[in-house]
Amino acid sequence: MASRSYTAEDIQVLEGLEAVRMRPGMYIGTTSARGLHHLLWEIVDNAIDEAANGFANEVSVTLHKDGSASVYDNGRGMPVDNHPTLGIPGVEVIFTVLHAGGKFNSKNYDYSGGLHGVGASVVNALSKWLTVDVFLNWTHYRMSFTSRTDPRTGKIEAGKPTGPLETVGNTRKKGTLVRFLPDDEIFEDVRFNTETVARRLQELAYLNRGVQITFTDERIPEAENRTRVFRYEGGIADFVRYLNTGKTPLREDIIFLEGRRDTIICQAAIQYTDGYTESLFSYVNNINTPEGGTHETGFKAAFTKCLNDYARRVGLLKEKDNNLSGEDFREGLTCVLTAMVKNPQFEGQTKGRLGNSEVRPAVEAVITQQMQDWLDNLKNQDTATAIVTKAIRAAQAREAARKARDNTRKVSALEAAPLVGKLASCTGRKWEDNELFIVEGDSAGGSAKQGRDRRFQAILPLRGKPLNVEKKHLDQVLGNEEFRSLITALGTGIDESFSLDSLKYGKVIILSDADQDGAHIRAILLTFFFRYMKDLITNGHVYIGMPPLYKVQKGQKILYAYDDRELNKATRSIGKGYTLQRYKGLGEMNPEQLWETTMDPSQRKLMRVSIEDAALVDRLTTILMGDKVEPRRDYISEHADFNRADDFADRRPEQEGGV
Ligand code: 2B7
Repeated sequence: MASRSYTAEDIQVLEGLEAVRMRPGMYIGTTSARGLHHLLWEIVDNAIDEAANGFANEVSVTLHKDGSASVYDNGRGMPVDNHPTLGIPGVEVIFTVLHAGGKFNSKNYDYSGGLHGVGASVVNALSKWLTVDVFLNWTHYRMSFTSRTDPRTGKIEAGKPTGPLETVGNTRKKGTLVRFLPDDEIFEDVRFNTETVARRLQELAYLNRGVQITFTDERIPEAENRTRVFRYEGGIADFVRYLNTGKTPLREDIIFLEGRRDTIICQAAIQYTDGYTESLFSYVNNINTPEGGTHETGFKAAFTKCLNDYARRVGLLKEKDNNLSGEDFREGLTCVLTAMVKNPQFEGQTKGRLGNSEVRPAVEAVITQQMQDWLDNLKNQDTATAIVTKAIRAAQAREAARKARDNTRKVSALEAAPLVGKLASCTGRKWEDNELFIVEGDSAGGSAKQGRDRRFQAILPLRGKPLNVEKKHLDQVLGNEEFRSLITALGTGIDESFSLDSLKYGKVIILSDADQDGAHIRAILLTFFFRYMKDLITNGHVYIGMPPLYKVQKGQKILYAYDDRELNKATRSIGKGYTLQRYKGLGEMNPEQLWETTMDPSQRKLMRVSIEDAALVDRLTTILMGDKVEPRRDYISEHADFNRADDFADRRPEQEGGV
């Protein structure tokens, strides 16, 4: 390249990137692990945009041993010719001008994910070094940049080219390769997480049908498989099939709807299961919108109307019948909905809701037209009938549930109703300090009642296995005595009428045996909370108590062990001549032992239950609770280790105990 002099504009450019190093949070939100991964997503988004707009079909992401990450796409290659007004190569503009993406973006792409392609220069500014290789016109070009902050003078250099754009040689390749090393002086932790990266790339592969995304983590030894290839010819239809792993589909076929109104492109993939929950996952420009928004509203309106019209047309709904509600039609539905939108506006607490008002009518029009076509097709009549029949049953169940719920609410209004007869309540008046132990079995329940500190600990014994709510309607759940007692004891109401305001306990602690049966009971209770009282989990009120597995005793000295590793330690420290007891159940412990090992806040181990990823939990709940045995067995054998206590870390004294 010809040498050239820096202009005033260039200097401004450099000042721009310095600002990014001075206030990284303003540009990427945070310098935690999240922010670190954000760097990678910015570059990956650019590669995916190139593919989504039809110019590339391969993207590869590599995590290198030196801590750097690289991304390649086989698209057109970033422009290398000089920018008309700035007079420097396109690639240099992209990596050194803040918000350059915006200028490039509107003319190069219709749609773009991420921060609308403005991120490449931000990534450059926050990396120790970055190189870009462009393969274009049979020529291999390269440009490199570095950044540093002088610790002595505080002088900042951000995203400075190490030299002009070079021509490396000839090539038969096409596309762009970007490699960068996140700056460890900016980020708290500069290690990328293998699973975080893999999960997002898999999601992107589902959302971008046919694009092959290869992920290699070179930090993993070569002998282990460190490369994963994601490619889904069915796109979001394959995604729905994946989400339904372990569920029983009502019908095998997946309804796939796709179309465009003005500049808005939308897709939906739908499959019904024989379950009763609604799983709708929506995306805008490849970004998840867990809080919904105008695209979801448009979809729901169209879907409900089409199905009601159809039900009347074929006589499944009679003139005198009311229309079925949207919720009735969404019972057992698994759906992935995507929209591509120019200038999306994300709103809400976590920017997880689409606000653009023009999207609602556009999505509504596409779904209406596509859904009508689908319903008119002769080969879909059986599935359509099954859907409407299921919704009619859902409407009946909903009516029954409403009645049952009103009853439960009436009951909970009366403090000491007979339903809570089994509950041994506590005397404390501060709800935050109070704890409700849900205890497996009457005999353990008895021990817990005697062993507890009645000032703040309440006990609710469960008789036998509770109803598996995964396969039940709300009215059946409410008809179950165990669950009614639980709902009444908590004081919160359930489902639509759930409210944390009236919660009577700060901690809800599940106490079940450390065996398969206990695990099953625990899973049923967690499913119940997940499906009907999700806020109880998200607000951190649900815990799992952990009874010890072993008692090691020598004379007066007693040690408890919560897993095999601890058992080893205990037997070694206590010396020869001990007796070992393996607890098969909570019922084998006397009240004092149960208090000491499992209930005393200064001794016990508790695990707080959290929901990290709604989609993952939803899928796991189904795998663990649904009626297909195979995926459940696979999952349990891959992940479960019933003899491990690592996760049960809460050993802080939370309260003054003492009986
Ligand atoms: C919004 C900016 C960043 N860009 C282009 C063209 C192709 C292209 C890119 C890219 C990530 C890692 C490898 C357009 C768009 C800049 O303008 S960015 N490919 N790939 C990428 O960043 N991958 C482009 C028009 C004509 N020719 C090329």
